[in-house]
Amino acid sequence: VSMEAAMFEAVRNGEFLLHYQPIVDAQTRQIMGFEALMRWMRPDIGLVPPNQFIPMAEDNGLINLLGAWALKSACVQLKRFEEAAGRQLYVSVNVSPRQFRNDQFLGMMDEALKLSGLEGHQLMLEITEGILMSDPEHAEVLLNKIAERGVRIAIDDFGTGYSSLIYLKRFPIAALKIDRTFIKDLPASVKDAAICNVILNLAGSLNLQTVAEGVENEQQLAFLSTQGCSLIQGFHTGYPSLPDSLIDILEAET
Ligand code: G
Ligand code: G
Ligand code: MN
Ligand code: NA
Repeated sequence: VSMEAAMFEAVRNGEFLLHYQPIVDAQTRQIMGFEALMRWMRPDIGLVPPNQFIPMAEDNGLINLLGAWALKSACVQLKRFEEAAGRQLYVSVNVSPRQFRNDQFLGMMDEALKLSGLEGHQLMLEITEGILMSDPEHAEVLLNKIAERGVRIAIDDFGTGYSSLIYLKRFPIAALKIDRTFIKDLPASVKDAAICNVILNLAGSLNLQTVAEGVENEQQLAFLSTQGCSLIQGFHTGYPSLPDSLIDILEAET
């Protein structure tokens, strides 16, 4: 069978799942939230990473169904994380271009909030620069409606797309996620250090949160934390994991 046929079958069979990667405060290192990351558990094959099936789901339209499932599951799961932690957390969910263009997206998001009981600000949506620049008129209308609910918008892979600053002025953006290509050679790389500093200063001036992606060691964390980065995500502070192991970690906090 083709991968496409297998994918439709897989939705029916419940073969998709979400891993959650901790996002921690750069100063205190306390878990503040999680990014939901989709995986496909194929019988006889094993775990398939998203870069091997998201592009296809984007092409065949299945991303709308998968994305709706992911958003609702992630919101409901966050409630369980909060119960374990005994405090408020947030969840960050990736939204693909085709989902963003779908006219049922907003209604679906409202359902996810209602179903889970999350407050708007506890949900963050990760979109890429390309989504904003390909149809700015649509983006403006939709983002304003999303922002009315208190839901926060993060620019994913910041600095790797169109790198236009226009959208920071035009749209209600809450956070920048610094792409890991700028993080991986920190702090030794003078260029990467300069780029990170510019992003962090820009974000500070515009009152945007910053999330550094792909932080893999203490030196990177120390640099970012000193330079004012608010949140850290990466293997150094937590791998993408199944909910049960994260519940154990949250329950063990005091
Ligand atoms: O988890 P991993 O690093 O393999 O993810 C690779 C990419 O797949 C991420 O950059 C992310 O943008 C994308 N991705 C992961 N989960 C989802 C999802 O639920 N929806 C969409 N649209 N993209 C996702
Ligand atoms: O595209 P997006 O930035 O949403 O995806 C995040 C991806 O980065 C996930 O697939 C996740 O598995 C991966 N990732 C998360 N932390 C690290 C890290 O510290 N190092 C590397 N190499 N990849 C990471
Ligand atoms: Mn992301
Ligand atoms: Na990213």
